[in-house]
Amino acid sequence: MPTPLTLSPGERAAALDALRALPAELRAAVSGLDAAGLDTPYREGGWTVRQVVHHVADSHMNAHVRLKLALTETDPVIKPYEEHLWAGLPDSALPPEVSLDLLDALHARLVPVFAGVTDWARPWTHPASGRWTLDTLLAMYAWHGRHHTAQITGLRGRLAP
Ligand code: NI
Repeated sequence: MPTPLTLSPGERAAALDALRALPAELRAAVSGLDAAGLDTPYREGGWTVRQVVHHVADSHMNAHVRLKLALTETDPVIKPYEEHLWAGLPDSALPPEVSLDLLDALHARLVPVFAGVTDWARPWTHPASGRWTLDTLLAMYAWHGRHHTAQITGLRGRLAP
């Protein structure tokens, strides 16, 4: 988990840019992969590329809900979820385009909500790890998208002849 932090305006702008860019970057990362490539784990014992793409959609749907809860309730306790079990449900076997399209639409909504934040210290609470701020939420998901995109580009670098 990230540590509590306060971002500078420049850091916030960079994190928003990362969220804005994520759907296209993730789409580019999987572009041209055949079924065998999509079902290759990004590392030994890890999720497949397909599962990673669906996981990013699962995670960022939760981000959108967490952000909106934090903006509309007083220090809400957010709901964790079992991401590895979610990645085993039938929708994680769908073509990645389903979640890439979902992420296009989701980030089209998520980014303006983040961009409209005026109180970045506004709190929200994770039942296990405690109280966080909107700066932390923004930093966490900007990192998260890049992190999983890099897993896929890293795998492709290793697979390339
Ligand atoms: Ni993740």
